[in-house]
Amino acid sequence: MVRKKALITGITGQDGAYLSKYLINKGYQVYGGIRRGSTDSTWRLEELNVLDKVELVFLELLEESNINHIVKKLKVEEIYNLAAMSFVKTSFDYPLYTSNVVGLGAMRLLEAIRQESPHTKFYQASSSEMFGKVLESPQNEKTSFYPRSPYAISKCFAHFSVLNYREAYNIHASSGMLFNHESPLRGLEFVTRKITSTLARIKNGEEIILELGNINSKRDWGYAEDYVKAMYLMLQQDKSDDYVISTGETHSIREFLEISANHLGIEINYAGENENEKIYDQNGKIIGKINPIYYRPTEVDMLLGDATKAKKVLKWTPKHSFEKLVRIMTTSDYDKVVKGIKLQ
Ligand code: NAP
Ligand code: F7E
Repeated sequence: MVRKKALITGITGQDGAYLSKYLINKGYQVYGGIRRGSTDSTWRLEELNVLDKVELVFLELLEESNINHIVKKLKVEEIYNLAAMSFVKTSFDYPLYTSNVVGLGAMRLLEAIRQESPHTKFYQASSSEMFGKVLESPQNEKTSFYPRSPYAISKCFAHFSVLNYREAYNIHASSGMLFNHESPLRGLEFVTRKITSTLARIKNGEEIILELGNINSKRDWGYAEDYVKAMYLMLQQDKSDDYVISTGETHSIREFLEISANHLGIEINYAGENENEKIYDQNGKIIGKINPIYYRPTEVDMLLGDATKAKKVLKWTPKHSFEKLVRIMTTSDYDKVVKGIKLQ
């Protein structure tokens, strides 16, 4: 039997690793777009035991000729565009770079598909950040966008590019409007993993302080492994479309922090308000504090998704509860710390 071929851009990221594993288990030949860098970025693929099962190709979203060459050469059935400068806070420092990678990068891929491989199906990693200062709750596919960062603006550009290439050129291009999804493979700078990795080290006796920004914002957090399945399902439909992927629950950073700490036997007590806030354990020892350097110029206060369409059309449902997600991430980091495995 001829194996289906898929190209994943951003294969070294959290979702790239889980999607690789998922597609390999489905029998796909997986090509992974990787950037030339000076440090090794394949640890997630190693951790999921798929590094030797994927074929890595150099792919840089800023380099049009490189993209055209790869799309033309591989002519894969499916391209999953997961590559991005995905850290919202940094997008305020690098607005032009972010727009170029996240916005124009998606269009470079769509153009390459249009010109070199028009039968290739395309998945775009759209984001709940596009809803930003939300105009209704919960948010669904018809909710208008109100982006609050250069990252979110760039994702809107990419999102509408997908829609336009679908309508103008009949390309099978779908956008997954994914709400936050986390896992033990999440980057250490994102708030969930920052909390679980730091608390694990504190529990293990390290004298460090967990410094956080706005702990009152709320997110609809799911588990990454559940979410990559939705990406695959979108490309198996006869018609391309847009889908919200979310759990339908929203929780604050405070709640995440408290559940993670309790799981490690740490009680969280607060003193002061907002910028003066300090976080103590049950023995009165300071273990955390609010540091305004982590505030964003414009914040997304609350996100809550309505995935009714995905449930109905894709038959997709999230499998992990919020509490379970927090426990999985906390346990993973604590186990690694105890065993002396480097957190990355
Ligand atoms: P991630 O862990 O930050 O991974 C991003 C990937 O993009 C990495 O492989 C990175 O490569 C690659 N990349 C960055 N700039 C690139 C460039 N110029 N050219 C080629 N590759 C580049 O992100 P993730 O959490 O897996 O998310 C996957 C996608 O979904 C992203 O597009 C993100 O914006 C979007 N998204 C994520 C969430 C979420 O909650 N996780 C929600 C909605 C949408 P290096 O390893 O070399 O840095
Ligand atoms: O922030 C607050 C912060 O950086 C979540 C990306 O995958 O999901 C992600 O974007 C919230 C924000 O993720 C800290 O202000 C408080 O309100 O973990 P985050 P994000 O910005 O929601 C979307 C869907 C994407 O598409 C993105 O690619 O937590 N927060 N204190 C903090 N955030 C961080 N990072 N660090 C803190 O110390």
